Parts: sequence; structure tokens; C-alpha cells
Amino acid sequence: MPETTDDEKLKSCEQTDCPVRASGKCLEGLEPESCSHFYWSDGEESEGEQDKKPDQNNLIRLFPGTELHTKELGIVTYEHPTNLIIIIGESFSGKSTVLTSIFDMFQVGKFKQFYFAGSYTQYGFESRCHLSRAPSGLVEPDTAHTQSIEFNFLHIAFKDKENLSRDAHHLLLSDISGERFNMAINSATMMTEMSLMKEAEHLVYLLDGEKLADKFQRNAIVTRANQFISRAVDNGLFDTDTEITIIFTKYDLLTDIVNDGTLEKIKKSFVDRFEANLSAIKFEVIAARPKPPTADIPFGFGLEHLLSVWLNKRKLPELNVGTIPSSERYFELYSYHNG
Ligand SMILES: Nc1nc2c(ncn2[C@@H]2O[C@H](COP(=O)(O)OP(=O)(O)OP(=O)(O)O)[C@@H](O)[C@H]2O)c(=O)[nH]1
Ligand SMILES: [Mg+2]
Repeated sequence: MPETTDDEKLKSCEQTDCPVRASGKCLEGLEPESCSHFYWSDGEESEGEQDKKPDQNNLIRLFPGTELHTKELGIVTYEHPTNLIIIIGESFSGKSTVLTSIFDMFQVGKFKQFYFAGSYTQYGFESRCHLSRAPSGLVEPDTAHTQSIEFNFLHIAFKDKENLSRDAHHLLLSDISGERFNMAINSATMMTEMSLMKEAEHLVYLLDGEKLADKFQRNAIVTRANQFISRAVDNGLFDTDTEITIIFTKYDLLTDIVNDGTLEKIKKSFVDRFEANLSAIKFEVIAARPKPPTADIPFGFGLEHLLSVWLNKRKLPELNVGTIPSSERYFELYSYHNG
């Protein structure tokens, strides 16, 4: 392409309404060349095209604030050391309520140890929280059913109240829909597509406390949890490097099975079945949204403890080849491992 000479250059402006191109006069009333929006164009663009063309150097990238897809996680992980938390469980087990309750507790300053320090996905949190808030018109707070069958992530950053000068902690949290869960149980292909689970710092399986408390539904949901873990082991997604935490949700409904020893028997059945296949199985209890909250089991019961557990980095699998690159980002380490 022939180069334009200085004589061929045209006065131009980034502001669409500016008459500088037509009349040589600056919209701001300045000497055109001293205006920050002014530039010389090579005269090849039509007026319409010139109006549309942004100055790349001045572009500021705005985030829509919705959920992040897997390929977008670099927005967070390239900027900050981040822990990836994947929350699995069948429909209604309380996965989304865990996420929305964590966000709500930060908003109202309910955590003793942590302050909210930002989120790239605030809109994603807000839209999930909507149903649980007054404007949605619900008498009883509730959470929308998760629609997407893909992994979508919500980001949250928070600081230790005791140590505000230290960098914030960053978590990427994902829940999968009940439909996705069922597909993975019933299809090896669908399970294999969930290979991102291998990269999670913390892998969490929620067992629905409401169904556990019901003796007619209890065996079925424990069996489905066993089927899910077995299929993940059979397809190589879980192995002896995998640590999984089984969380009993809706603890407000579990008093009877805690007192009669049933809960301990369920824990033991998981350990007996999977201790040879996995690195560890841990257990927690939560009541993200007890009905009703009480002094003993308030709103968000157990969530602060979960956050403090999720801050820990997991022990990386032994690598056979080469040396580990000096990076705190597990995503990079993992891609190196497989690369
Ligand atoms: N009693 C009680 N109910 C709860 C608690 N936490 C959540 N729930 C209720 O459990 C129901 C299901 O919660 P969700 O968070 O939508 O479940 P989910 O696992 O995301 O479900 P899907 O999106 O369909 O996969 C909702 O009606 C919640 O209000 C709790 O701590 N106690
Ligand atoms: Mg959900």
C-alpha cells in the first residue's frame, strides 16, 4: 500500500459529532492539534468508518460482570493467585444457595474474619441472589434453578480483617446444574467432558440434607453419590490424587440423623467404599439458608469455615518430568503437567 504524504493527511477526531473533518473547527473550541481527541488520518477511511474506529490505545476493557466461561478464567487467574472450587450435587441439593449466601453474607458484613474485596462477576451473583431478596416478591427466600449445563464461574475476592495490608484471596466458584449431574452419572462421555474437575483446588460434593432426613429418599441419594464418584473414578477423572469433600447441606433438618448416629454411618460407608481410590474424603456440614434460622443454626451456618478451608492450596500431584515452573497459578502448572 503506498504511503500517504503529510499533505494528504486529514484532520480527524475520535468524537463522532466533531466538525473538524469538514470545517477544520474543533468541537471543544480548541486549536484542533491541542485537543486530546484530535488525530491526523491518512485519508483512506470514509467519514462513517472514521467515526466507528476506536483508538485502540485508549480502549478500556469493561467486564459485563456476568458469569465467566472456562475460556475466560484467565481474566482472574493471570492477575491473581486463585483457587478453583467446583461444587457438584444433584438438583435441589443447595449448590446455588451456597454461592448466593456467601455473596449475601459479604454484603451485610456477616463474616467475622473476612471483608469483601470485589468480584468480576457481581452481576452474576446479583442475578442469582435476586430470587432470595424482597424485590422478587417471594414470601420465602429461594434460589433459581441453575440452567446451564456448562461450567460457569463466579469470582469473589476477600481480605482477612486482621491483615488488610495483605493481598486479597481470590476464589472462582462453579456449580453445575442438576441436569448436568444426571447426564454425568448416566453417560461416560458426559462424565469425561467434566475433566475440569481434575483442575479444581477443592472438589465439593453436596448431599441434600432434606432428602437425607427422609428415610424413604435417603438410600437413593447416597446411592447416586456413590454412582457419581464411581463413574468419575472409572473414567480417570478421580484418582489417588483426588481429594473430595462431601458436604451435608440443610443441617437445620439433620438433627435426628445426627443424634441417632445415621450420619456417622453414612460417612463411614463413603470412606469404606472409596478410600482406596481417592487421596482423601472429608466431611463438612452447612445450613446456607436454614428455615427458620435459629441462634444455634443461623443463616450461612458453616460457610465461613468453608471459605477458610477453600483458601488453602491443594497439594499438587507429583510430576514425573522436568521441573515445575515457578508460578502460583495452578492452571499453568496443570497445563505444563499435561503439555
Ligand atoms: N431448610 C433448608 N433449605 C435450604 C438450605 N439451603 C438451601 N435450601 C433450599 O434448597 C432448595 C434448593 O436449593 P438450590 O441452591 O437451588 O439447589 P441447587 O443444587 O442449586 O439446584 P439445581 O440448580 O436445580 O441443580 C431451595 O429451595 C433452597 O431454599 C438450608 O440450609 N436449609
Ligand atoms: Mg442451582
